[in-house]
This record gives sequence, structure tokens and C-alpha cells, in this order.
Amino acid sequence: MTTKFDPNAAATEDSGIFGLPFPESDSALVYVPVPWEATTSYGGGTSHGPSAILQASKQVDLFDTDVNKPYEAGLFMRSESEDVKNWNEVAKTHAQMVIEAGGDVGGDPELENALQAVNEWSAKLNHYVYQQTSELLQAGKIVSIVGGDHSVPFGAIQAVAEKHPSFGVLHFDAHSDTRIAYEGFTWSHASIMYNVLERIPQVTQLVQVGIRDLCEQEMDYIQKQGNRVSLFLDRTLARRKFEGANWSKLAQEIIAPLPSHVWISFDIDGLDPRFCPHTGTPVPGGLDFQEANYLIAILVQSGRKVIGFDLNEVAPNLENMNDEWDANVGARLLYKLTGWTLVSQGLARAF
Ligand SMILES: [Mn+2]
Repeated sequence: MTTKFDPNAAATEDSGIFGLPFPESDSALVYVPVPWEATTSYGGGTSHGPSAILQASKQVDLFDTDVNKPYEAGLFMRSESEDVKNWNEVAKTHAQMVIEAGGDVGGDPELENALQAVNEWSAKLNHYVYQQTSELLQAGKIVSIVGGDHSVPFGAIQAVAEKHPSFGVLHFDAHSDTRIAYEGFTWSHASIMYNVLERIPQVTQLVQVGIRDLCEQEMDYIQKQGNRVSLFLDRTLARRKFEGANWSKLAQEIIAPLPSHVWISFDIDGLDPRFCPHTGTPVPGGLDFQEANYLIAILVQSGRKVIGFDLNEVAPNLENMNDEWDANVGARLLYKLTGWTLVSQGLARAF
């Protein structure tokens, strides 16, 4: 840290994420921004999430009421890749054709080519995220992926799985994301957890929380997974609360199935949409900000180690760039996730 840095002062223009002065080499945790939303089927804008979060992060006070001084461990965000931005544009154009055809490309060579192109660009993106993560893990960094749509963390979870023979995923979302190649896209945002379960055997447990929008095929698929998947539906959690259960008890139940090492995958739409009005697929209901924060706190206080995390589906209001609300919530959630992760790894101390 430079001697001139004042954690109480306003962030300067040339500062890094959260207004911090650290270079990557002095940072315990590195964010990889992934401006990617190729398979987004409904509202767009999540490819602008990382830059909006970076901008909004400079308004977040460094002193944290949960984790005291998480910034002292050093936090750094890498630059967005120009390649990824270009791949996103190309893949999106192809994906749009397939989405407009309702995902039914059978017999139409042009559409079949478009679908194949999207799948190939997505595989390339996965490889990019995998490589970035691997390289950072190799250097001893904690890695956080900032999306982008929810397809982006696959490569990171894959890289983490090479270091950890067995771990769990705590998944916050309105959606189960266990669709099999949604709209034909192998690497759809709506298929992330299906792909994780099918392709990453080191993930021994998936705990889904806040889920309130899923199709019958997903429900069948989850049930077939048996104990490997624990589904905490939003309606069930709401009913339990209405009938007197408190969030402390529910939080304990939610984390109970998780093993000692956990990756957190946080889709912002797991929160009540008042916290993310411009996200791609908002659904009424969902968690309150402090419910999510408390759940992560309980996870960490149980002694479990957070081995990395992603935050995705944050979309700024593209019609009015003065409206910072979605990015503001995103940046604050990112800071909470960061703080608790550092605490779980002995790199910060909670109050
Ligand atoms: Mn999702």
C-alpha cells in the first residue's frame, strides 16, 4: 500500500476497484471481469455489469460493518479483455438468430451454423476464464469472477476443481439454471449448474437458494441428483418464515449439506428484484440483501472455507447511465462476498 493512501478519503479517478491503490502483485484477491452475455434470451445488458460495478465500487466505504477492513488484504480487478468483448458481439449476433427461431434450428443450415458458432465462441470463453483463473490460482490468488451472464463462471469452477478434489457450490439465484442446453445453447446462462453437475465431478454438493422459476424438466433433473443437490425454494423459505421459522434457523439448514470447501455462485436475481431492477430475468420474491449477507456470514462462521466466488447478471440501466442502483447493489454485494471470503481464509477479521 502506498503511504499516501487514505481509506477514509474519496476514491480518486485513477484508483482501482473500491478506490484502492493495490497492484495485482500486492493483492490477495483478484477479480476477473467477464463482459459476456452471448446467450441472453430476455433483457440484455449484463456484459456492461463489470464496468458498471467497477465504477460504482468507488462509492463503497472501505470500512465494512461486518468485516472491518477487508481491503487491507489487497484487492485488484484485471482489465476487461478486448477479445472477450469482440467474441461477445459476434456470438450475440449468431445467438439472436437462434433465439428468434425459438431454439429450433433443425433442418435450416444457416441456423445450424449459427448455433454451432455460438457453442464454439462459448467454449472459447470458457477456456479464457479457465486460463485466467488457473494462472491466478497458480500465483496464490483468490479468484472472483464478475459477469456477465451466469454462463461465465464455468471455466473458473473447472480450474478450482483441479486444486480441490471435492467441494460444494452455494448457488444464489431465482432460477435453477439446470436446463439441458437451453434454446440449443450448450453453454447457456440457464444451463450453468447442469454443466457444473455433469462435467465437474469434484462438485459433490450443490445448494440452491432463492429458486422460484424453474421448469418441470429441471425439477425432474434435480430430483434425480438425489443428495447431491439441495434445493431451497423461495416459496418454501417464505412459508417457513410466515409460519414462525427465523432466518437464523433457516440459514443453518441451508448451509448444513455443504462440505468444508465452498464456491459461491451468486446470480444477483436471487435477491428481491428491487435490488436488481435491470437484471436479465427478474422474478418477484427472493432474498433480502441482509438475508444473503447473513447466510454467507453463517457459512463462514461455521468454519467452512470459501475457495472463490462469482457474481453475475448485474445489469446497469442502459437507458439512463445516471441510474447507478443495480451497480451500486452489485458493488456492495461484491464487497460483502469479498470480505467473508477473506475471513474464511484467515485474511481478514470479522467484528
Ligand atoms: Mn442464474
